[in-house]
Amino acid sequence: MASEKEAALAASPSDDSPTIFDKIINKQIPANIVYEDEHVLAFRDISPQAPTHILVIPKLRNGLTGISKAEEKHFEILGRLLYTAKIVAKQEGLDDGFRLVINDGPSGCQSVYHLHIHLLGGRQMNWPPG
Ligand code: DGP
Repeated sequence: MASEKEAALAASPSDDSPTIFDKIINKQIPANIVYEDEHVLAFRDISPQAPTHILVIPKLRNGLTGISKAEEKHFEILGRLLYTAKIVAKQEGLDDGFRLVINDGPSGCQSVYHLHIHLLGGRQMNWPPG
């Protein structure tokens, strides 16, 4: 399997076509879903980088291939995503702390062009990140 960096460099930032996350949203492929409402889905990352590693995504991408594409029309969903990450962190028992990450573009190591927040926890994080 390609490393996250290789996958990110192979991904196409200008690609507006459906991603693997659409298949997860539409339940065409399985995922370990930990939270779902009308607007937001959260599921465990297939390649966990921490004991808890969850992706929080908008069900409707609406042009949000990445955070760098955010516009004023996205204010509400961006708030929902952050708030949901906090709810899921609580649900997962991450009371001692956690990390939220948004990778953007090739240099940011983004490999899936459907906005997602990584929720990482369950171990001591380091700084700076790699
Ligand atoms: P990023 O590199 O920030 O674009 O993160 C994409 C994440 O998506 C990466 O950590 C692995 C995860 N991922 C990719 N494909 C799948 C999948 O089919 N299922 C799940 N659960 N996660 C996936």
